[in-house]
Amino acid sequence: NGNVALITGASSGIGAATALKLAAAGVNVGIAARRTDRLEALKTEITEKGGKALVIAMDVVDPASVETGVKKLVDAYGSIDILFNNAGLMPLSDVDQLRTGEWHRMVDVNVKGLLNTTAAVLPQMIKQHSGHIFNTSSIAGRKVFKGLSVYCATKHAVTAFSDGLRMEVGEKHNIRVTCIQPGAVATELYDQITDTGYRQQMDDLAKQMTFLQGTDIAETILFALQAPAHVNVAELFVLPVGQGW
Ligand code: NJP
Repeated sequence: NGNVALITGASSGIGAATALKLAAAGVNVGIAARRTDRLEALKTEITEKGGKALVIAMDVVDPASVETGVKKLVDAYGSIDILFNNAGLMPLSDVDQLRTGEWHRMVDVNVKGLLNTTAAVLPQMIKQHSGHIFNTSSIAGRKVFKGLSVYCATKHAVTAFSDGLRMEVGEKHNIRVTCIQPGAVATELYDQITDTGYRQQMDDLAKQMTFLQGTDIAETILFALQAPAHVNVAELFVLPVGQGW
């Protein structure tokens, strides 16, 4: 595959770590998110290390914002070879709390946002007759956890969509699809948990094991990318030692 990537949710956590890792491997990275101040700082870090990055202000929920960002990347670098659908959020609560605003936000970002970016990038990959799409699902896209009903529903959707997409664009358009299913990764994702009980549970979990770092996930992405062209690493299911499931 070629060397231009669009990474959503690049302003922190797994996305930022992957941008750094791919840029160090010679990939020109389009770093997309809403917090452009974070993206500018990341771009500076990448540039100082000799890599190339383009800051893309993008709200994945807004199809127009996504299309503008994709066009900006193609205009700058001429192709999109890798799409990392990584933007997501995970506020925890039990369903009977009826935090419907959070439910809709998760569906909008974790599912519809991923569909928006896929729709915007696919025509370019089809034109190139090559590409590699990475979708961030979760261990929560394989099983269901208490407090995470809606999040699990969104991540199961990502797993299902990844499997279908792989079947539909793999052979026909020479596009590889990798579904990433991390366990606990130390990122800002947990900062959005407002429910004090679940927040405490997460803090307790962090005391029981060493969480993964974003860079651990980035390493596995590089592994899948560098596999021979006929190899599609379909899933990357990566857990911290000690996390059962
Ligand atoms: O979290 P965090 P992670 N439009 O909070 C962006 C999954 N995962 O790296 O827009 C565009 O550091 C937000 O950017 P900004 C998880 O579900 C994680 O852990 O500037 N971007 C930020 O860059 C998610 O899918 C764990 O606020 C939007 C990024 O999303 C992915 O990993 C375990 C956006 C979130 O970065 C990355 O999360 C697991 C929007 N509307 C799966 N809304 C884990 N950490 O343990 C948010 O199984 N973003």
